Amino acid sequence: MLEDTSFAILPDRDGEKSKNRLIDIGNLSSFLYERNVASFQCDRGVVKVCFYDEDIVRIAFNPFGETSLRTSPAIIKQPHTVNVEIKETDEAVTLATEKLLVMLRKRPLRVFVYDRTERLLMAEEKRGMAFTYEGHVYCYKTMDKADHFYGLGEKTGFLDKRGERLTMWNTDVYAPHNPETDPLYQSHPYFMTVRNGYAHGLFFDNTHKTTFDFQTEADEYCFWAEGGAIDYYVLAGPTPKDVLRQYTHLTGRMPIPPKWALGYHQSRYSYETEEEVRELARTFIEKEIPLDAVYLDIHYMDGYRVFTFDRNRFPNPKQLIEDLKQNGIRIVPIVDPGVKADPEYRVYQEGVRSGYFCKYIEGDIFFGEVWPGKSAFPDFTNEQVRSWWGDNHQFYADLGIEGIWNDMNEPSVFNETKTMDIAVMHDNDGDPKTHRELHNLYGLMMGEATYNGMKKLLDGKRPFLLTRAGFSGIQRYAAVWTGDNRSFWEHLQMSLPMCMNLGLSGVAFCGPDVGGFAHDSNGELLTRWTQVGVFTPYFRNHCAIGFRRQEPWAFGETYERIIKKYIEMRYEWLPHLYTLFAEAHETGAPVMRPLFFEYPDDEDTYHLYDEFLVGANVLIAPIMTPSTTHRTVYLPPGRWVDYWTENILEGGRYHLINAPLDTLPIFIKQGSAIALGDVRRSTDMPDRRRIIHIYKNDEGTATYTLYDDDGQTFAYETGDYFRLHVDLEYSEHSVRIATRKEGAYHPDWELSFAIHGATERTTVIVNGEQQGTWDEKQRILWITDNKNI
Ligand code: MIG
Repeated sequence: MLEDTSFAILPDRDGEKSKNRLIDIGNLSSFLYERNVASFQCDRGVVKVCFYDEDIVRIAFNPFGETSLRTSPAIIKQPHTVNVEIKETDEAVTLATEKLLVMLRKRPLRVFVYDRTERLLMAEEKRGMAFTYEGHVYCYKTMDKADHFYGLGEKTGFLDKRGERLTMWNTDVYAPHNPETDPLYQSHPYFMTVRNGYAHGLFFDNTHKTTFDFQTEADEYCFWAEGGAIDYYVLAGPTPKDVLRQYTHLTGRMPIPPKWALGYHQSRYSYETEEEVRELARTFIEKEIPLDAVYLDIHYMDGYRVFTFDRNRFPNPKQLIEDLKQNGIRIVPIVDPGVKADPEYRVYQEGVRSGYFCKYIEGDIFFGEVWPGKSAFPDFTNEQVRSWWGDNHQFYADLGIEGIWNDMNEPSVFNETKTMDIAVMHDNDGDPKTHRELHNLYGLMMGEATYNGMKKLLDGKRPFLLTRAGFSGIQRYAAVWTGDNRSFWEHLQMSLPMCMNLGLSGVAFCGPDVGGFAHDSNGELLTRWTQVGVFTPYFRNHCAIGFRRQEPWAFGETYERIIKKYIEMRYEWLPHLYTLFAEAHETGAPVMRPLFFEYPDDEDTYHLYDEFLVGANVLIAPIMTPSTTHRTVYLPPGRWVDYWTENILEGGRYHLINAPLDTLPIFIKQGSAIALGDVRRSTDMPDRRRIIHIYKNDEGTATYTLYDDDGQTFAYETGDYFRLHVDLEYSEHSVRIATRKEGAYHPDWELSFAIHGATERTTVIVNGEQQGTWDEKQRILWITDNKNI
């Protein structure tokens, strides 16, 4: 039909071809350095270079207009004033700080970044910055044979992303998460390169759909966006830890979570009535299985209206919440962004009257189908909307709720594109932009609204927020769970690299649905998954509607006994985990770490996805296949103690390990220490003991730092915390322990030391005084009387 109209002779029938032609940035002609910013005039626009710190440099180029130095909300830091040394030759301009050197080759403009030992971090040997007239922007870099790539947030597949092409576009994927399933719910346009033992990072601050291509070319990688500008930060490293510190300096770190958020959590889509929730809690209490939180999925609401309870199903939510809290169990309700289009519903009325919902440029509200039916979506890019949404949480806070679960915030909409129309405009605090540009920010901004709202309402208590969608920086507000996985062994396997890469992307507080969300779980899978869950930062069992129940007792006594033992172990290990959460809060280092994070010189660790470290010195090598009682474990250089047998294993090689169903293989680096506590029914129960377990070495020194605070307020931010630095000095027959306290907080618990790998004749000197009681049965040397600490 179209062929009969003038469409047949439309002017640019092969327009696609010319639109997609890649245009190079061209030559550099002149430059100017003013107020910390170097501006380079090139044939096709201006490149700006700005140091944020000695070891962080930002490089920006907008081929379609002025190169602006505004940032997305991912970035929360302003540049420091840094001393920059500038040199120009015929061929190039160089800008150098104490830690970085950026060289801009002039004809054509190509960017090279070195550290101050002249180690090349990034090069543009062939292509560099480019764009198409369709509005896409590209940046190519040389890919070294030795490069390995990590980070990129929540992705399927193995640990190292070399050979992959990955896209950032927050997407609700219920279909099974296969190796080719990309993208998922989160966007982290950031990665770390590890090459020959050194690490550096790159953050592409572009909120459009972006793609990272480590696949198409053999010797170049590329990152590109469907709009906006090239705008990226180079993080100098040189260790993976440094890269995380630099990245989270820019995008922020997680506040220390409330302790209850680190306990065991039980969820299901859905525990549908008050009676069912009470029954569930009762069963945990009767069976003495520790529990800190129960989740209320969408059935608790009145017709899926957020900020309501269905009074038929939940006649007295306040009483329910109070009764559970008496037993140390908290309720976490789900809150989706979609607001039911119901003219008699207060939240909808307020949103419409105040113009708070996302609209088309012509002024019509965008409606989409979600659980409540036709719904409108708050425009979280507007500060007023964020504070309105935050204030609405008064409803939950008044009921005694301290934790919120944000779902469907990609945003997910039941339609072809799975999301909002990309033509919708967001207010963006007075700088309107389309959903096409800001889609990836929706979850982050909802997280900001929710977290800040709850923080205001909780009167000094720490809120807990769990989110599905997010963008770089989400760690400032929320823990992330990895969405709708399935009860497959393959998904247990996949969860390790996924969570490790999330951790490397600044999201220290993350975890998958333990047991698997969709599909039917089984006793063996749930047991093995719970074992891993003990050591993933976030620990929640969740299961979808219509599938087999998967509470700890669902598959019979044999499994229940083991599952209970491991949930108890989580509580025993909380002091050590809490210390690691405090470290993540301070430095950005993840709690759950790939081995290369601590052993970047050991190339054997670069691909290891099926084992991980908890902090620096605890190695977990789970069983992740059915009917399996053995596996090989790679132990990095050094000596390692088998947590169960106390056998000592030589590192730098593979071992065959025996692990029957009740055994999760755990190894402790010899010479290091861990702090454990008592098993408690919930983190709300009295906390009376700390034992610092020291795995004795025959020589050398080590330090352990134990962190603690009240676990529920922000007093730690103003000095009300406890930190015990424990310096250890070993010889064949002795251990010297020297302690130093820091902070104003005085914990209630009593401290002991347990020395493993000692003998009856080992002397222990604690702060100059000889101490210790030999326990022949456990073969542990105990130091329990700690008056001089
Ligand atoms: O499309 O609220 O990922 O955890 O149980 C389903 C129901 C919507 C998806 C979440 C899942 C949750 C479910 N939600």
